[in-house]
Amino acid sequence: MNNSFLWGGATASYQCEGAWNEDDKVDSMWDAYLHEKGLENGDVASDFYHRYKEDIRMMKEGGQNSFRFSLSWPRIILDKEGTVNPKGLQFYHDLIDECLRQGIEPFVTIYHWDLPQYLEAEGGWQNRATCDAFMHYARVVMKEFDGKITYWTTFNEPRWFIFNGYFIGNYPPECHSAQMTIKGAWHVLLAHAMAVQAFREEGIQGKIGIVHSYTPVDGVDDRPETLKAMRYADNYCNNWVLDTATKGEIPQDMLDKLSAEGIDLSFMNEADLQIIRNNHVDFLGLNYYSRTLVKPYTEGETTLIVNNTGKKGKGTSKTIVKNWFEQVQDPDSEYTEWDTEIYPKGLYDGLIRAWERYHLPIFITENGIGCYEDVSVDCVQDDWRISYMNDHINAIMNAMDDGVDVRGYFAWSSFDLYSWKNGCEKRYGLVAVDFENGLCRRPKKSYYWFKDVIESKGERVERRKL
Ligand code: BGP
Repeated sequence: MNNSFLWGGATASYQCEGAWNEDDKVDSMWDAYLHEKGLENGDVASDFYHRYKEDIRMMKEGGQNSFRFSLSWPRIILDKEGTVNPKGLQFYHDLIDECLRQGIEPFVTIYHWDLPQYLEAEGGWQNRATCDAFMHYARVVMKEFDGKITYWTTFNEPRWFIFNGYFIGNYPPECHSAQMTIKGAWHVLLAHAMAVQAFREEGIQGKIGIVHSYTPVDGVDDRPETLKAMRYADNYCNNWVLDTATKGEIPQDMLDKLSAEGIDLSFMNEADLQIIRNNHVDFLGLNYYSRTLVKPYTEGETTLIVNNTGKKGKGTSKTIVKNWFEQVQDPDSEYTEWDTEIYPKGLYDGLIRAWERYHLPIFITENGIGCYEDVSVDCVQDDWRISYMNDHINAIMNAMDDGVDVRGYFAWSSFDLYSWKNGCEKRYGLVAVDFENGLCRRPKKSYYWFKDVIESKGERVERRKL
């Protein structure tokens, strides 16, 4: 790895900041939703809002040279008229300046799911006006922090929050509608392209990209019907985000299939399509947790279930997309308590495929393992995380050896934080946060291991062929 390779951890505003109603911040859709349902929420989370200096110092002491975080839209823009909150901007100036002082490259996500509730109340991502509001917000932050930031990304994981919010219904706004899913996805792609347009118009310094929940698709065999199912699955999982953001092309066979199945695509008007066609990213951020193994569709209605129970095989995750494909589990693979397959080879395969297809610089913007951990000890001996990270960084190094231009690796997450519908007990951090005892921070064994890896420029990783 060369000296400019970025090594760090990643977080998201809602998951770590807390301070949910401080300094004039307004509600996000997650504040409103979790409060209304009385569910575990991010009101305090890791209290990063007040402890960011300590957290950044630990990043620095851990040898890291970059930090991926998101800006909170409802901290910065107070209403649908677009009023800017100076206190919100000040917080991020302070945070960014602290990063720069410590030699930590800030890697910024503009949107990591915390839509202002005042926009959700007007239809959220179903409403074309939200795209204009996003463009305004993106323009405000890009101009404000111009010159301090080299790496901007518009959206974190469009697929994940759109499917979960509009089809699976485990995220706000808890809908179950294919039509709303497609329309929401369209508006997010458009808003993304509008932000890229604003970035170019304003002559903002640095590079702009998008972060995708990348899940490379494998088939159970190579029969023609399996290959067809794989193409449908790849469109569903990856291509609609990646093809569109890199080339301005929404996969035509996917649009044809959606129309044939009765989805109304009349909202895709020519003027907006033109914005999408004209505004491409400079790099890709890929979050990798697992692959998708598929077989041809056989029967049943579309069923999407995500395991938020934390009990292996109980809330069994399942994906059947009627007339498209079915996801299957590999009996020979290992799975986490949340039914996520541990499959480092998928990262190698995915990097090769993404490189062949898009030829753009790639950052692995998230990778990590969620576990139950006892954090009352001095140092959590998280050998499972070390082994997981070792095997995934090894996969990246193998892909780089084979010519893929990977520029950075961000562990999810820098420190323990709130995991959406899974609460705080699903831990990903390199640093333990004791939520029960004053939120004190204690590095885990993986933090020190990661430091060694970084200092050795990757030499410390145990290498193997995949
Ligand atoms: C990604 C998100 C993160 C994070 C991570 C782990 O999808 O970008 O915000 O939460 O996955 O997922 P989870 O917290 O659901 O286990």
